[in-house]
Amino acid sequence: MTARHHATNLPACLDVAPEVEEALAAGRPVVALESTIITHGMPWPANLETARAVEDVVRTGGAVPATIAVIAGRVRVGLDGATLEALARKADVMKLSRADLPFAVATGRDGATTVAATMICAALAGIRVFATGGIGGVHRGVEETMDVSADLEELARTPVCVVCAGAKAILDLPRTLEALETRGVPVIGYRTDDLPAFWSRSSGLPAPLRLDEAGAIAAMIEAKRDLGLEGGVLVTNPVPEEAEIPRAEIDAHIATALAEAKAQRIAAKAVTPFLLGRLVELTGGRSLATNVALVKSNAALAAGIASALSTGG
Ligand code: PSU
Repeated sequence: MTARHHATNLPACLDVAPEVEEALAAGRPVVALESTIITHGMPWPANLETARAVEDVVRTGGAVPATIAVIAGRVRVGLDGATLEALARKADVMKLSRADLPFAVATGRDGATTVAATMICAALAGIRVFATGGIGGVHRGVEETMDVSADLEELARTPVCVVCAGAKAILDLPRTLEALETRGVPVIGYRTDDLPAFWSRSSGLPAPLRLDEAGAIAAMIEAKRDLGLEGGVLVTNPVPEEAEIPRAEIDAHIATALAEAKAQRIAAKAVTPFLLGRLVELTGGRSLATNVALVKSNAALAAGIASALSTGG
């Protein structure tokens, strides 16, 4: 099926930016980018600067960036500069996962897409590769809260390759890895045998699979499709060494932030944004610099994978 043919079957609420649509129709590489990282993951103005810089990294890597968000009930795949800036400045944007996406569309709301919702929208538009910072996963204390990110379920069902720096280390990483395995999601360590832990290059857990080249990852994505296996592929790319925060150091701050979240009864969707925000404060801004560096690095790898897919690996 060509992208053009695909485009004619798009849902009425989907607006694909002309540049993105042209690239897809011509079989040129496109990388999807999410928007929750902009609205709930980073403070103003670093959020806008990062969103722009990440788009530039994708372009430098030879692909077209498609930042995804819901604006006034329209699912926008590819945002112009003014819309991106307005979104980054806005305080009351919904955080949309699978469950909230149809609500935001039907009620004409503005919403930022999480990994789960971005995967859904990317797949609808025909985009196969998506770069983010870190996926959501099984939260610590899951025995009490049942808090498991919808990102994991989405990886099991929607055929998009997600490039991240691991699951965020605020989570229960062994359980997150188990949950991915149970759901049949391939987890690839890029040039590493260790599962990365977002701010740190290693979680101390082994990465289930390892591939060292973008072309090899593209070949695996194709093989998965040929086999008729539903769901995505998770690529975990360790944060660049110079931007890493050692595990022992970040772990101490995570413990502090988690205790505060518990004391303040922060729950559900608010947990991750609260913890990320507190870590920026507790590390004197260092965790933000690390976050920015790892997203850029993931965007570059995603552009490489998308390019390899478009040229047949
Ligand atoms: N990566 C980042 N910062 C973020 C996120 C990813 O560097 O804020 C977002 C993604 O949108 C991801 C979400 O889906 O965090 C996870 O939220 P939760 O734990 O509530 O599922």
